[in-house]
Amino acid sequence: MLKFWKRKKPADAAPAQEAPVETAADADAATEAAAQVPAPEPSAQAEPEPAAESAAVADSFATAPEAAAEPPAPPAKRSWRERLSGSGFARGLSSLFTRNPALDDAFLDELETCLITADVGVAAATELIEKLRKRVDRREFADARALLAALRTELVQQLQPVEKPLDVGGRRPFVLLMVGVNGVGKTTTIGKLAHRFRGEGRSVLLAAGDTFRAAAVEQLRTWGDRNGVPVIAQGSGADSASVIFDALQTARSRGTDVLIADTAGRLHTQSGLMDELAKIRRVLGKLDADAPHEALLVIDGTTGQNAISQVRQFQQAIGVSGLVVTKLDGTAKGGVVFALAREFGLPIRYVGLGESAEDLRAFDAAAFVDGLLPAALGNG
Ligand SMILES: Nc1nc2c(ncn2[C@@H]2O[C@H](COP(=O)(O)OP(=O)(O)OP(=O)(O)O)[C@@H](O)[C@H]2O)c(=O)[nH]1
Ligand SMILES: [Mg+2]
Repeated sequence: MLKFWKRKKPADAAPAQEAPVETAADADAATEAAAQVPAPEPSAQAEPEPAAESAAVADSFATAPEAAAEPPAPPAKRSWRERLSGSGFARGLSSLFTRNPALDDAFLDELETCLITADVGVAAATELIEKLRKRVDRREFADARALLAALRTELVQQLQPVEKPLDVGGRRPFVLLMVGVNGVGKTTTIGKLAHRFRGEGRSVLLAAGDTFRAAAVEQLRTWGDRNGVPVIAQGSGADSASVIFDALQTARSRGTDVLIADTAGRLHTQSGLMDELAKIRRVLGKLDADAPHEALLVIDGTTGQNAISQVRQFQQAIGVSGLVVTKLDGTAKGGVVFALAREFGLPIRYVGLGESAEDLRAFDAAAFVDGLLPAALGNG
């Protein structure tokens, strides 16, 4: 990962020669592949006293992933490009550029339509195209390839401000609360995060705060078992805030590094459920005024512009500190990431590129844009 940061070009460097970005995913993959999932902690039955917090916070782990920066073997995970190439965004633009078109108004209009269709948002797409149009008028681009390079640079620049990786090393336990509408991938993302944090050598505890359905607890337990991570749960119908409160007490008494709390999917129209989120925050605050340290809103990348109103509503209900955009593999359009970045500027912590434990990536603007829009597109 570190290697990649060093190789990244400055924001306004000449766009003609793009740095390869697979190294980010590769180093990431190697780090994860090298990590072993340790044995499970003992089961989560105890009724602990809230323990005094150790002043020596999880420092020993903070540098662990960076230390393994030398990729020893071929990556186990598929690259961003491989995962994103099926998206509507990539397909539309690829057919546009491989024709090696003339740089005229018709082409720019087509490009604009393509961006809008991919959910970039009308305002953002128009602004992007107008910038490019001015440069076309000034004859800055020799051909479509040069324009593609400029577009890539522009897109990376739009996303760079929201590329802010989540650091869970500063607090113990670091409390992560997952929220979002139904079916966006909250529980799956928790499973992936548990896998990631275990791979970094951290101890993890999960809280089954989705008390709506018995199946939700089982789903979380399955992810817990897979990663050797204990799950704190009560019977279905229990009070979500009380489950998460108990879990935080347990995490504190055990000195657990990261507590991740699941919650039920909810819509903004369900005011009772939205209020429940505020209650969770309030109750956690009794044990730790800063908890949750991260309220992660999960957005389904295939949702389109509706994602914008979801962010607004959850912002209001609980205050969101970061986003995870899932399902960007396969049929997702991908453009919603740009719309979100532009509208809110909230950190995009992770993206989901598939259903398995390894398919969560720390958000990386350059790798993401390269996946959507490979530089090689302009070669045809
Ligand atoms: N392709 C793909 N599928 C995903 C991704 N993330 C989650 N899914 C799938 O989306 C579906 C819903 O995931 P869940 O994790 O159950 O979603 P949830 O938000 O917890 O759902 P509720 O608890 O019902 O609100 C499952 O079939 C997941 O496998 C992703 O990044 N890519
Ligand atoms: Mg769920």
